[in-house]
Amino acid sequence: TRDDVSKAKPYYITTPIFYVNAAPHVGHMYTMILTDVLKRWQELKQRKSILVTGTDEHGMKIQQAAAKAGVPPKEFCDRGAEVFKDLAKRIDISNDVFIRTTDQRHKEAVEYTWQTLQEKGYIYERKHEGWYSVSDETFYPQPQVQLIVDPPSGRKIMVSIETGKEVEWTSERNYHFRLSAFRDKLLAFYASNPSFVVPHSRMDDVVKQVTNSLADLSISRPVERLTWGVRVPSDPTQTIYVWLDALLNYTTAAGYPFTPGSETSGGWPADVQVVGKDIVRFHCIYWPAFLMALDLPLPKQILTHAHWTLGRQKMAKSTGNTVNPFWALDRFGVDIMRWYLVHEGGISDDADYDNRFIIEKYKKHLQGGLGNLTSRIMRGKGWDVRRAVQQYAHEESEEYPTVSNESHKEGRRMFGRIRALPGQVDAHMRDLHPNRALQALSKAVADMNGYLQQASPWTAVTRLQSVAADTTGNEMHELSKAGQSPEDLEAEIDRTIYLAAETLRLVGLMLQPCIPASAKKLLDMLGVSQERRTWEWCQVGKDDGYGTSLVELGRGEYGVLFPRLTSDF
Ligand code: ME8
Repeated sequence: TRDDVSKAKPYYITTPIFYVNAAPHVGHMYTMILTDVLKRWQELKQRKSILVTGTDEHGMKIQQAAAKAGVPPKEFCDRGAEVFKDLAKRIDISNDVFIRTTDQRHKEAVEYTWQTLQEKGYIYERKHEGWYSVSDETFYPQPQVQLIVDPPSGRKIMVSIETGKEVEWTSERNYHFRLSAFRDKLLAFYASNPSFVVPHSRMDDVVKQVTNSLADLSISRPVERLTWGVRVPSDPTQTIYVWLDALLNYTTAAGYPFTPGSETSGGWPADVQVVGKDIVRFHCIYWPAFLMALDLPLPKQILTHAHWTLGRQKMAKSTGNTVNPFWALDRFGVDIMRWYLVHEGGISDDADYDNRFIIEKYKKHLQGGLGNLTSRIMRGKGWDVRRAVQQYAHEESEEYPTVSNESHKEGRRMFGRIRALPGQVDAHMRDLHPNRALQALSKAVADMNGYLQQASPWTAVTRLQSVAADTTGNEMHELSKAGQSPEDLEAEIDRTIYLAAETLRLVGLMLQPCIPASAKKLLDMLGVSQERRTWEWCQVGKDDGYGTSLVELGRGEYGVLFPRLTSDF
């Protein structure tokens, strides 16, 4: 059945492969983290998943950068790739593959692909003239370039209107891919897969572009100009265009050319491919067309996210307007950066990066929100979380356990909200909006803190204590005049604590994909057993066994969940 097949095929998710010509910045880190959170969400659901990241090492841009650095290109790439590998490790990216386009296996897959495309008649040779941007590694048609005066040099230069990058006129013979032949097929595909590109606004742009014009694509350069790349198998005077080479990394990493009978075991087709909005055309137009030409299945979805800006300018290595991710990690730590970038990062709209925002959001949502709720519940005096859980956790209990008292209306409402939370968060994740998923979790925590303030279990605790301490019987009398017994008060405290504890448990479970270390700490503190940390336990009342901390609360790293930042500015 279809279900069996989809179970057999691992979930497959990719990041772009990054150019090694400059050091990674916060933008690259963002893409990696977003991808990792989506992958770990699948793992929370116990689905076998594969994450691929890596480096894009061929092409004019790298060739020129290596020459400028005076280093042989391969050595230059080895160094660059190492830095991206280090970053992936440092931020706890659970990549199963780190692919480099200079890997032998990949180069062979590119040659094989070229031959296949040629045999199928999709490649032809002709003279090509046009404007090429080395920085963007792409040709631009005449209407997409303009003459400007370069402010620093006063020189008149031609630039791409879209990216502002300099272009140069080139006239040469090279090979072309019959992209135009795929226009109708692409449009039909988009029409029947309206969420192929996320978000919708970019899907619309893609459809518009393909509708307007789709020219054949130059896919090789003469070796006199470009040596650093894979040679055209049938013609050693030409080097394969870097974007064709680069896009194929996704299928190489999944085992292409596939062994007949096990086409899907490496994960292809991809479930989600995550890219920045700067490379939409390559991933949403060229890539599906190449795959169609190869008779390979298309990725299910392309998540195109917005950019981080710095002072409202795009963070980009070509302009040097960047934040070094290693510095940010040294300063704030891995989990804060993972959480902040996903919580605040843009899918549709750009987000501005600022240390002050990181501090502000951390204080508000993690320290003041989740951290505060955790210590209120786990270190509060006068109740026993374990007892409350034992009392009220029942898988089948659909309703918040009520008494006649009016004040429990709000409790019932909170209970309903917490019960709906996993479904809401999951829906955001399925829509590929992890930012909204995290924001929903923050909101639930904030609301629970608000509710706790109002329900004020500590008041009931004080009340109980004074009843117990009062030998005159007056307190007891007052209590029964209000129609209550000490047992009622106790039950009320337990109900509130149970509600808060369930919030913490569910939020902790669902934060595991984003902040694995802090979520583990929280679940340890709550006493959630190792085997009960998967998606099937993300249901109110499902786990009746937690509540006794697995660690010594208040000691060492379990002092507080989210400690004070060492500096506040
Ligand atoms: O384009 N904000 O590599 P690249 C958010 N090698 N994300 C950003 C960003 C920003 N300011 N700047 C960069 C390439 N990114 C090609 C890809 S794939 C077959 C080949 C992220 O090193 C974002 O994901 O220029 C963007 O698409 C990617 O880095 C570009 O990285």
